[in-house]
Amino acid sequence: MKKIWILAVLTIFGVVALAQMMGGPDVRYATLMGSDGIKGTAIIATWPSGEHTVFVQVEGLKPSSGVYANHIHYNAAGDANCKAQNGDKILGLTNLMPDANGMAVAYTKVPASVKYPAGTTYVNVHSNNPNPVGASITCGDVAMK
Ligand SMILES: [Cu+2]
Repeated sequence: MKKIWILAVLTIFGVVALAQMMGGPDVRYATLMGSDGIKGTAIIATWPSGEHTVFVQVEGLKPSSGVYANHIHYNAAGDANCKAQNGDKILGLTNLMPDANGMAVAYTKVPASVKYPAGTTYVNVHSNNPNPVGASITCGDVAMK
């Protein structure tokens, strides 16, 4: 009986130590700004497992106006940024769909097999009119927390 108790304590200590060793996620974020008051926030957490969880929140969209494509943009040169809109490579995120108040939130889980792009990156939300993936309507350069 005593042996089991000791084993249980050792197991708990082991799990706590492992959790501390693994640490928390690396966090990146972006403040999205656009014309017409379309703005928002993106949070990108990269977990010790290599998996990424991405939250994008946007407000100021036209109420109930359908789905909006959004991506993390990067490029081979590693100098992608909102101003230049030069991120010709993308990591796709879950579409944003504004509610009756023009607010939208989307969550994307990116598997560990996908490495976070090297160099600078930005989060871009695209117009859905007239094209499903139109020009940028709000954008934020990604920074490391
Ligand atoms: Cu895009």
